[in-house]
Amino acid sequence: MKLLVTGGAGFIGSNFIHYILEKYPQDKVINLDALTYAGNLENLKDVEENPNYQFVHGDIMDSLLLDELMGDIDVVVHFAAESHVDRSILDSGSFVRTNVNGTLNLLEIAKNSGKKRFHHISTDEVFGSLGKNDSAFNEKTPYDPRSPYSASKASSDHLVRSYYHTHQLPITISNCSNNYGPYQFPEKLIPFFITSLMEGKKLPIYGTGENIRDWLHVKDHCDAIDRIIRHGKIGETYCIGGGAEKTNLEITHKILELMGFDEDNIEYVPDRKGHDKRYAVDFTKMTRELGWKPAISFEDGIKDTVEWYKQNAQWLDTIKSGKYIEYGRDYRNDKHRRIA
Ligand code: NAD
Ligand code: TDX
Repeated sequence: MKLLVTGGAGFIGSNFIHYILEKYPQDKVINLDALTYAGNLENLKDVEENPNYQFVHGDIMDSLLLDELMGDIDVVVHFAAESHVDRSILDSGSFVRTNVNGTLNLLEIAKNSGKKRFHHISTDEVFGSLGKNDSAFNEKTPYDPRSPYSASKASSDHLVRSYYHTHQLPITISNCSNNYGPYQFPEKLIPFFITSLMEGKKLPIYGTGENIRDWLHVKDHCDAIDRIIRHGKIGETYCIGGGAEKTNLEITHKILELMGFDEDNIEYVPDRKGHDKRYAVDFTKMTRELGWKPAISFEDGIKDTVEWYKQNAQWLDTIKSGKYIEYGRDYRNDKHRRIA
């Protein structure tokens, strides 16, 4: 299989590229990434010389480049996005540009290049916010996005589905819950709190810390995506979840415990605007149709994740010092390889 992965220098995309190259040594992967602040080629340093892997620096808004890359691709796996809710509250424009217009552009080129198989990576946040006793989100839950981030992802989901119905583009969509694991940019809750403790800083909990998220190890997410692109039913949506609902306070206490710190390191700060109360995902369809369920328990996954950040202080240092941006710049200048 030849895959075009967009946003492969980010957290989930880079884990997915590692997953594919390890599991399918014959598969070929092209990673198209614009290297925004969230794109980090350090995540892929160990596969850089793999002949089946190729990095292309570029934007999903660049139609000419996409046209060139799409050639003999078997499947597009679309991760590229602006992904941080807090940033979408401060500046929504880039979220619409990449998540909505960028996805539309990609769909258009996939359609014009012989209707490529297209898998769209989305989020559970498009379904809105649950009350304590509400049933978990599933494939039939109506859309109710409440942040500029989730509104832009919801728009992209609708566009992807519209290309299936209108143009018969062979699409699938997955809506996944909160991921954690290696290579996550330290602005998201888990890596932010782990790395803050490593730097002797306090942990800012928004509001009361009672908001709930459903946590999934990124490797389990990669497994789920792999099953969908190989065996998923065209035109269908799949909900992916971790079966591990935790309050932010529970997560914080677990990290404090694993790292040997006490509660004095917590600092309560004003709440996020429009802060969604609870997410939870019913992944029955994934299990029934594709035999998938999370393999990594939260207990094991969080322990390994804390250990990974401790063992990879140098990776963290390239981010904190801004060196990872220089590395991307070098790559653009010296190693940038375009497809002939
Ligand atoms: P991330 O922010 O770590 O990575 C995003 C990547 O996309 C970066 O490498 C960035 O450089 C690239 N990118 C941004 N704009 C681009 C553009 N215009 N053209 C090309 N590349 C561009 O994000 P992530 O956490 O890895 O999330 C990946 C996908 O999964 C997103 O679509 C996100 O909505 C979705 N998702 C994330 C989670 C989560 O918990 N992180 C959960 C469910 C779904
Ligand atoms: O400093 C913090 N303090 C805090 O209390 C941060 C960064 C977060 N939080 C809270 C807000 C949320 O309730 O922790 C929870 C998780 O926050 P984020 O890591 O920002 O994730 P979330 O807003 O839930 O969105 C994530 O999951 C779904 C990803 O960023 C999205 O890309 C994905 O679609």
